[in-house]
Amino acid sequence: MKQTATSVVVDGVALIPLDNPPVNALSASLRQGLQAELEQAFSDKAVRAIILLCAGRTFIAGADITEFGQPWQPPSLPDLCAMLDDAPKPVVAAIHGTALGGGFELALACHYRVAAQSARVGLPEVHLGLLPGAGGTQRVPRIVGAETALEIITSGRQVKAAEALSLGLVDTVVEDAALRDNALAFAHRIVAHGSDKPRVRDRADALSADRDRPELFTAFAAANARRFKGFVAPAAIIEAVKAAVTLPFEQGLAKETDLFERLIASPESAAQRHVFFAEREAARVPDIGPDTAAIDIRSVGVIGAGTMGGGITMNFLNAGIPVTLLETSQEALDRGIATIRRNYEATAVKGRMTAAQVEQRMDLIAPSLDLSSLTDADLIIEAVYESMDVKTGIFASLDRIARQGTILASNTSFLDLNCIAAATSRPEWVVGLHFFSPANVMRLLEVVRGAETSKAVVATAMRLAKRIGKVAVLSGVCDGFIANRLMAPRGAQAEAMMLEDTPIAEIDRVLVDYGFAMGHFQMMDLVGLDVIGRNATERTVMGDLVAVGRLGQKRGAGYYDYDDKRRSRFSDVTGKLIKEVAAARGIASNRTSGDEALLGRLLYPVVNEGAKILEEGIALRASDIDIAAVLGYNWPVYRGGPLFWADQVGLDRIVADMRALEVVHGETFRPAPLLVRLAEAGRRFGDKP
Ligand code: T1G
Repeated sequence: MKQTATSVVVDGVALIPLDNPPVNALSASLRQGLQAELEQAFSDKAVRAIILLCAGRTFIAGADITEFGQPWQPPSLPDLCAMLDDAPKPVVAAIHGTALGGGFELALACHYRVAAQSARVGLPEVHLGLLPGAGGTQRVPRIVGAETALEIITSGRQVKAAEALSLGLVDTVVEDAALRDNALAFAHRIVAHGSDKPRVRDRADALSADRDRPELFTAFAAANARRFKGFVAPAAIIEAVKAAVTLPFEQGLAKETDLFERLIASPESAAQRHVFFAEREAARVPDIGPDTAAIDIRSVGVIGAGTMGGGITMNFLNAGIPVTLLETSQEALDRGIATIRRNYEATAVKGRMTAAQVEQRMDLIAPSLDLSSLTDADLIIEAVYESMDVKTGIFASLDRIARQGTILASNTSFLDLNCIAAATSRPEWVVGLHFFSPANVMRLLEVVRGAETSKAVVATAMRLAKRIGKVAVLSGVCDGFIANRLMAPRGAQAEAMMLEDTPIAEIDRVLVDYGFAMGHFQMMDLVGLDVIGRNATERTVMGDLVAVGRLGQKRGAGYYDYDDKRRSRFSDVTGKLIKEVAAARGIASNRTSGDEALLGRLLYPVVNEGAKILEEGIALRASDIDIAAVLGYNWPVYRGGPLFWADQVGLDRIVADMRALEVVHGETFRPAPLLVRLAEAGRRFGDKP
């Protein structure tokens, strides 16, 4: 289907409308249609100038990522950009919505860019493990200089129209509603008065200063080494921008293409593209379609103003939804509200919010000590202590005071939602909304579907997630739901290896080298050993550490000792306790050494648990499990999540390794039936069912 409607010519200016819902991604058919319309406009003597205009909610949002991995169909995006570069008539890109990636690169190859006030431009390829592959790394530095280009391209951020204008990335900014007319007027002025504006590829002014700063690129790489660690695209972007400074345009383009081809073939980019689509796939619930009626959530009640309740509240305030925040004492309520204010003020100090916006959000909180104040809320979320008695008591009370049609949600992280629902006379209105701490930051929201939760309530929760900036993953009812249950085996294996005399610093290092922000014991020390407090049935090193006041980083000592700069050093106290606990539990020294062996001990049980979660139907699909790990536990995005990574390792190899580990370490390493079936069939978690 040709995705460009036929151009219309208005007083000598051809308007080429592009239309490929939902985001005008540059599919092969759109590229073919655009090529044909450009050829037509170039040859039409009545046409003096050309405007590219998009239908729908946005200008082109980039290359069509769904085509990656398939044979490229002509014309390529660089071919189209070359056509525009050599256009015999001025071409104007009329930008609204978000001109991103290849879409912005196409606009940069036009002579001019007219942007709507609310438009944004950007090159987010880095989030896909790629770099702009259609001239972006060569054109942007020629406009803004190498240093600004490095920041824009390696961050992948969206640049608002006003900033884009100040940087010279667009030529003019016009009112949203009058984009078409203003673009026409702009084109007519160019036709009437001509223009001596050089083509972007011919500009060198912005690069002249950079030519005298060869150290710029190594300095930028060094300054961002921590942020770029493990990712492959940033280094390639730096190389491409450097080529823009040091090579002629065509050679720079060739360098960019070479780097792009290497990135798109990398496992890291495949993983990041997997996560991009997995996030969006997670929103799909097979038995709930877009026509499933949902409840309009205009007011929320949150019970509990502690760490979780406060963070949960902030999500709704940020979306402009008023919250009645309930506590049992004025002191707890004041403390919770003060924490919310402090969080917002910290954001304002960083310049990401204005003082007025802080007050707007704070004004949306209605503090309360009276449960009946929640009666008319559309949604009530309980975020109190993880005790079944406490929660069932609250839900029984809510059942008495909440109006019919109010959704009753629990933020429980592992208790049986069906038991909580049974405390009410309306289990179909009960759902789990499991946020991850800090709730106002972590993007994962597990929507827990009880046995009787209605479709309308599930549909409401899934759609509400996007409205408050979360990625919802639907979970069935089990201990730990998806993310916590999935990742628990990694901690169990870390602690088992510790007692087998494997140095904890080695265990942590191999996790950090794999790509986690910190290792298991470092994370325990950060969270606080007293906070984690497991109801252990036998003596544990953590229990002993807490007993001697070694609560973690906050006390300068936990598993590790910390200096005043929070640098960690393994502690002899911990070493002594490890030996004592191992002896008391009769655990013999049996060190695991070597990165592959350590990773297998730590991550294969996670893969195995994922297979069980999938087989039990707790998660809808393998990619949901990956998303839960990436967004809930910071699984490195360039690894794609545990099941995507397992596919890359090879399931047959994992099953074989696990069988060998099972002989020594027991049933933890017994491969789940689904894992064995897939391995034996030569299939992968990522195969379409
Ligand atoms: N290709 C294909 N499908 C895309 C797409 C794309 N580029 N972008 C979005 N979609 C689909 C998405 O899967 C979803 O599908 C629907 O559109 C709505 O998306 C050569 C190589 C534009 C800011 O990285 O950032 O150009 O689930 O839910 O929240 O240098 O989509 O409905 O079936 O995200 O309003 C570079 C990626 C590509 C932009 C809109 N471009 N997209 O956000 O909607 S690589 C990007 C986004 C490239 C060149 C290189 C966002 C958005 P479905 P959505 P949204």
